[in-house]
Amino acid sequence: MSSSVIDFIATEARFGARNYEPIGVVLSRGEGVWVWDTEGNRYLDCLSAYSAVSQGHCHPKILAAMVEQAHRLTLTSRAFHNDQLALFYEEIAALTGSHKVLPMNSGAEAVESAIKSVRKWGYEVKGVPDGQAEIIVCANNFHGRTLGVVGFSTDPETRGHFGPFAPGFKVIPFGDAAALAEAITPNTVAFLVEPIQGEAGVVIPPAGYFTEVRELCTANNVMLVLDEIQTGLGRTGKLLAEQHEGIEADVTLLGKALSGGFYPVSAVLSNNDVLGTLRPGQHGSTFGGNPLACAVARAAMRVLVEEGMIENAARQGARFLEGLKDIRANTIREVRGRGLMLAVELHPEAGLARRYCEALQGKGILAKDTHEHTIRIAPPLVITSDQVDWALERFAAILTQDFS
Ligand code: IF1
Repeated sequence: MSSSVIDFIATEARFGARNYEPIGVVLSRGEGVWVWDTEGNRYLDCLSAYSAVSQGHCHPKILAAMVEQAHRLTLTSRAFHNDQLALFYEEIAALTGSHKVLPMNSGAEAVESAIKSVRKWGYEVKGVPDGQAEIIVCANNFHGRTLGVVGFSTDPETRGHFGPFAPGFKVIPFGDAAALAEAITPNTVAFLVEPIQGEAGVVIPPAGYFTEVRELCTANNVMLVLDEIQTGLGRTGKLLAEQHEGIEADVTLLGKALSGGFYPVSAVLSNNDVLGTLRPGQHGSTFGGNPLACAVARAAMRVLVEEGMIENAARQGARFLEGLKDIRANTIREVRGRGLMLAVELHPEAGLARRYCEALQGKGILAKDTHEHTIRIAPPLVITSDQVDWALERFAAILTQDFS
C-alpha cells in the first residue's frame, strides 16, 4: 500500500468517527461500472454505493443536468416555488403511477416522513385514538439510521445503546402472512416492509407472500408501506420490486438511485390520501424538493428508462445469478437474487465474508459483506454481459478457495 493511500486512511482514522470499517482501498474516479483507486488500479463496483449508483458512476447526462442547474439555481427553500419541483412531481408520478409526492433528502428521512404521515392518517381518517397508532415491521428490517427508525430495528448493532425509543411498533417475522394477520389490531395504521430485505442479506419472501399481505392490508384498512429505497428504480429487474408480486403499495419510498448517486434525493409516494393529511407547517425540510435535487432526479429517472437499464438489470441479473449458481464450491451455502440484487451466503465454517471481499479486491472486484457470512452483489444496472462474465470468473476463483 503506497504512502499516499496510508496517509488518506490514517487521516480518516485520526479525525473521523469510526462508524465504518472500509476495505483498504482509496477511490478517486468512477465511470460506469468501474472505479479507480489513487494508485490507478481499476475495480468493478459490485456495491454501487448500496444501490445509489445504479445508473453507473458519474453518468454524463445526470452530471450535465446537475451542472446546468447548479449554474442557475440550487436552493430556494419551500417558502417559495421553483421551476423544477412541479416537473419532478409530474415525472415521478407518471413513472410510478402515484398521485401525491413528498420530496425529502435521505432514505431515512423518507421513512420517518412516511411514519409521521400514516400515523396522522390513522388519527384523522381511520379514527385511531390519538397516540395509539401501531405500525407493524419485520424482524431483520433495515430502514435507516435515525433514532425513530433504529427504534424498531431488531439488530443489536443498529439499535444498541441508542435508547430510549419511540413506542408504537410491532415486530413480526418476514415472509409470514399469518403473523401479519395475527398482529393487526383496530389501531394498526400501517405495515412497513422491504419487498426484499437488503441488509438482512437479500432475503426474498415466499411466492405469494405479498399477495396475501396486500389482501390483509386492504381488508383491515391498513396502509401497505413498501420501502423500495434499495429495491426500487430497476435494481430487481423491474421499476419497482412490487411489480414482481403483482401488487401496488399504498405508500412507496424511494431514495438512493433516485439521484444516480449525485445528490441525496428521496421521496414518499402515495396512491391515496395518506399524504393528503399534511397541512402547511406540519412537515418540512430545508433541502427537500430543492431545484438542484429535482433537476438531478429528473435526469436520473430519464436515463434509467431511456437507456433500458431496468430491462438490462433483468437480463444481466439472470446471467449473474445463473453463473453464481454454477460455481461449485464447498464454501457456498446459498446463492440468492432478483435482478441485480444478488447475494452469496457462505457456510459459517468458510470464514467471514469480509475475507472473501478482501480477496475479491485483489482480483479487481469491490463487494461488501453483510452479517458476517454473506457477500452482497449489486453492480450498476448498466453492466454488460462481458462484464458479468468477467466478474463471474473472479468470483469463481475466490469462492473456490478457503479463507476460513
Ligand atoms: C448505512 C444497505 C444498510 C435502505 C433501505 C432505507 C435506507 C437504506 C431499504 C436509509 C439505506 C444503506 C445505509 C448504509 C448502508 C446501506 C444499507 F442495506 F443498503 F446495505 F445499512 F442496510 N431503506 N441503506 O437500504 O437510506 O438514509 O441511508 O439514505 O447506514 O450503513 P439512507
